[in-house]
Amino acid sequence: MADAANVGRTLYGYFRSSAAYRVRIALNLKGLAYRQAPVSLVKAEQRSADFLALNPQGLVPALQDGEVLLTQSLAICEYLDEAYPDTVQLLPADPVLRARVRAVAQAIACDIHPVNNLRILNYLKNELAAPDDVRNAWYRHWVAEGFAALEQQLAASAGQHCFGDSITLADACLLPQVFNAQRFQVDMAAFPLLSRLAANLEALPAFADAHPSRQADAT
Ligand SMILES: N[C@@H](CCC(=O)N[C@@H](CS)C(=O)NCC(=O)O)C(=O)O
Repeated sequence: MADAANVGRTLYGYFRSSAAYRVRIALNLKGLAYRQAPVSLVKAEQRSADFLALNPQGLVPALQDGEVLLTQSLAICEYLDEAYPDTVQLLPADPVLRARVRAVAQAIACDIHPVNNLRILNYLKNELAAPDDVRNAWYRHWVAEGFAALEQQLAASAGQHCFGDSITLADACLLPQVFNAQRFQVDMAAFPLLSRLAANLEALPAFADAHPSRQADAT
């Protein structure tokens, strides 16, 4: 991260947060330096007054970019594309391809991920008394359903990456979701294309450096 010393750019995140992981990938791909401010989800720091002042939703990530404070990982990634047009672009210029890339990114970020978020799993456990095996079944069900659709959808567009051989926002969303799925023992053998795409992405430095295990707050 070349200009790390001089930046007023701070990513509030958590090493295992797949939404923060997306933004780390985007920042790395673009070569934009940033410092990280860890917000521990296991210590519920996302609910602290300090963090709620940054994001009243109580969700990571949030990005402070100079005077600008932004939330929502996809909005942040699109902002980075637009504010730093001379960097690698995550969304293609062609409007149809752009819409298709957004569709995959949103399938992950808006459909698969939200139903499996920590607060949902905690609600199942604490309010609905769902035991671990029920919560795990819940998690795996929604991931498997979403991945099955993506496996089919991406068959038409994939090369080395989700859309041909260029990296897009879809790839920045896919790898973190696959990481999450593996953490919850989803059977990835059912998704050979997604597994291949994830393996290709993992090998790239911008993605490898964003991996949860490489973050300072990893425990
Ligand atoms: N749509 C949001 C989702 C953010 C989100 O759900 N973040 C999770 C971590 S991946 C979180 O902060 N969870 C805290 C909680 O559930 O209490 C985004 O893409 O930024």
